[in-house]
Amino acid sequence: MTAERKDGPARFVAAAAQLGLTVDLKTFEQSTRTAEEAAAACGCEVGQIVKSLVFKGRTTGTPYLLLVSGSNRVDQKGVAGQIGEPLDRPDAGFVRDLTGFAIGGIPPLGHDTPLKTFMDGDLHKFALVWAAAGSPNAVFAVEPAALQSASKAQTIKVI
Ligand code: 5CA
Repeated sequence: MTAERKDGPARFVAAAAQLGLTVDLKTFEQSTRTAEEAAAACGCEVGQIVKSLVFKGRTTGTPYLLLVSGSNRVDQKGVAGQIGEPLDRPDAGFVRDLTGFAIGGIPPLGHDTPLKTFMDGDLHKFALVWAAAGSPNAVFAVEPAALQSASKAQTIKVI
């Protein structure tokens, strides 16, 4: 287990720039740790919040990142069928070591280890969505198409 790293937002902004995405960071006094808290802070719908959820393939051990609309609950079996193997949820320590960020602040791209990424098609219903920016009180707004392009995500149905 690695020690907590304090520079999450700065690391994320730099990593996003490397991937061609300019991030306009919004930092709040209040928590944006959950989708509901983030929506309250941003003044947007919960569905506009991007949850960045790490899963692990049971057969191959491959980690996958799912970018999910804040109002959707992942149908794990349905998603497994689309990805091609059953999925497990890894623990918080595994996720932090893999991505470089702690749960509640995991950004949708710019991780220590590049992750095979899938994006909830429902996020495309919005002109703008908001995602975590490397800490549990930092977010950024992005057009869904720009998010998909920078994260090289494949769009899937998650519910
Ligand atoms: N900052 C907000 C969105 S801007 C955010 O990061 N939301 S999130 O949904 O992506 O992150 C919280 C999610 O982490 C929860 O939905 C939950 O599915 C997951 N989670 C919480 N605790 C654990 C844990 N111990 N292990 C694995 N996943 C967890």
